[in-house]
Amino acid sequence: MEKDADLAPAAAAADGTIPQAWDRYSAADHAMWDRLFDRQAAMLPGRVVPEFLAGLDILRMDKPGIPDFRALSERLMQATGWQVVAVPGLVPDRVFFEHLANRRFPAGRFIRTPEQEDYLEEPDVFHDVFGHVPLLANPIFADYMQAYGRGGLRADGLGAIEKLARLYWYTVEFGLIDTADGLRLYGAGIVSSNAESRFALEDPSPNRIGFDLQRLMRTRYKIDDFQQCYFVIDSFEQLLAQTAGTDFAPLYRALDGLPDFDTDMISPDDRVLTRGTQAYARQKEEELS
Ligand code: HBI
Ligand code: FE
Repeated sequence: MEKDADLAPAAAAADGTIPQAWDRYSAADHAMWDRLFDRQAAMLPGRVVPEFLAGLDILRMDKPGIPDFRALSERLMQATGWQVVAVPGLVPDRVFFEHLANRRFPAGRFIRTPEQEDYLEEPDVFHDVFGHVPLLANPIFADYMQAYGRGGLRADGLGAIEKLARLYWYTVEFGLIDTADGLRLYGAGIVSSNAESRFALEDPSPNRIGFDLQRLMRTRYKIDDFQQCYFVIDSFEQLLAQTAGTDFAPLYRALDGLPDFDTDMISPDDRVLTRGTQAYARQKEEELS
């Protein structure tokens, strides 16, 4: 009894969550959500993986305004046993992994301002809820996210978070998937960005390379501009099979001696779907020099 009482406040703080306080959103906040939502809803059909659109439907995310996490979590719980909890912004890695391992998705509750419409550094409610939550209604993807959280907790103990973070980056955030109807988007960082939704799929600049876990974990990434390299999975089943229940410890050890790949490099072992021109990145470099 006494022990529980001692631990309770620390545990509550470490969990990093806050109330969403849905009633406190202004009309302008909801209008910003609607504007972003309508723009993406119009452009994603035919570009995004069908499971994403199915998720919007299952979670009834077609309603106007910022979703109330309570109602959203109820539907998500029914679909796959996941919940959405509110956080103020980025939370420490361990806290983040702990939530995922317990099928809770930590989502930013604030919404971007008009000045931040196309780029912001911390994840807001549009990126987190529109970008990430629909695929959590898919059983396979939902299991992958939980496996990632568990893997994160283990990686932390092995000093391998940087390598594992690359897996999140190149799948959950910026992943592409090869379907019978062609290449489709599924990464949340792409689908919540109007400009990158077109760039990732249609621009000749970036490389598009078949998913390979070791190769991916050796690849650096950019956080402040369109990606120069996208990894393409064959299916969510492939993604789950290669990660859940796999002990990454030997993999991390094997990778330790190997050099990293720059984001624009192609290796002779790569399965190259698109050899990018890198025209976009080069132009950007010129402008800055
Ligand atoms: N916190 N809120 C939030 N959202 C994230 O996506 C997030 C985070 N903390 C850490 C983190 N991501 C990544 O560094 C991990 O994937 C490694
Ligand atoms: Fe994200």
